[in-house]
Amino acid sequence: MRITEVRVYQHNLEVLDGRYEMSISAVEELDSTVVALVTDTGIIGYGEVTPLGSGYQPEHALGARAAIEELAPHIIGLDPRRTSLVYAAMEQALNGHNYAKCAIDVACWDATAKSYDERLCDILGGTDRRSVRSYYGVMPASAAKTAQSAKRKQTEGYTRLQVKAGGRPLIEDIEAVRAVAEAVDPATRLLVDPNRGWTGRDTIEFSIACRDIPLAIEQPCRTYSEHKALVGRLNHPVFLDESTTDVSTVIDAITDGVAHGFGMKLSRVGGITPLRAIRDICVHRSIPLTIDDTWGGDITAASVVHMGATVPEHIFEGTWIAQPYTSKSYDCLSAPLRTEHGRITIPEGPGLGVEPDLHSWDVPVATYR
Ligand code: 0XW
Ligand code: MG
Repeated sequence: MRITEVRVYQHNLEVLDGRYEMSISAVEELDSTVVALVTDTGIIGYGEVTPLGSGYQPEHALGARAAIEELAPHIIGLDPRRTSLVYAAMEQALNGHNYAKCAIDVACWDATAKSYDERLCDILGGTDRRSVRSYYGVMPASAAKTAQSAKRKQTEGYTRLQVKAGGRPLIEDIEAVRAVAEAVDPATRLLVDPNRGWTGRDTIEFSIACRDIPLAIEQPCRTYSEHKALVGRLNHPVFLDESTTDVSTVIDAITDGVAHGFGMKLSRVGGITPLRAIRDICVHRSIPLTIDDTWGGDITAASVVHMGATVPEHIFEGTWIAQPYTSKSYDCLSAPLRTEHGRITIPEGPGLGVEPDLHSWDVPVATYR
């Protein structure tokens, strides 16, 4: 099997209810890039990359498409089933830009699984479940409103909630988190995520003020070094999200005792190939992790659901997908991803199990042959 053509599509994903907010930024519409890898067998593999605006990580939509233009000539003619060889060719052709490599890498894995007539999760090691646990991110609001949304989501079936924090006086975060902890079932796992919006001092003060509440703090500060300076000073475990940009940082964070878990994003680390390595490292060191991406339609969602399905339950903290926040679906005919009672169904078809309805799509914004 050979890659004969790379097609690039662009779509806008609207945020339902207007805005998706975090401490550092808010977005209203997201620019999604879909890659279709056409092969000489007729099989087409799909991948998607949707940065969370341009301020969340060093990723932006125009950058994704420019980097794909750089990469495309180097992968045409390769066998997409040789995922490591395709990855090596991409690394050789372009330094960095993991998020663009992610779309191509996922498309290779989709094509590979389709060529074996297997689901992606099955060629990634297999799964013992029909659906994966999801978690819901509750946006920053007053204590009463945050507690109300958290309770509503817990009643819907979510057993893990991420409470967004930061970007406002610390006392408001403390009040909101205390209100959530009082409102929800005590078995609900809580993750407080300031998305880099706290200082080291804020993090220590928060951890003292909430020492009686079982929760984990995700990426409170901007840099890896700031988190390193917090080792031994907190009452809560720390998960790293934005700081873990590749497999090497993950190894450092475990070795340095900086992270007790990870909020892991597919596009940040560069796709299924590196994320599979991170999954295996976490398995061997019993480190909990979530499997997410920044944002995206159902191609991204299916990628993280398949990978999440292969993480052993005892370290799996759940998968976040953008679906509850956006109306767009690429596979509107079979709609293979459904979130029910806080769990997301694993698509059943081969590969990602998402077949975009190409008839409803515009022409590609770029084609490389
Ligand atoms: C909740 N998420 C996984 C979705 C957004 O991309 C941000 C993110 C996070 O944990 O920071
Ligand atoms: Mg996070």
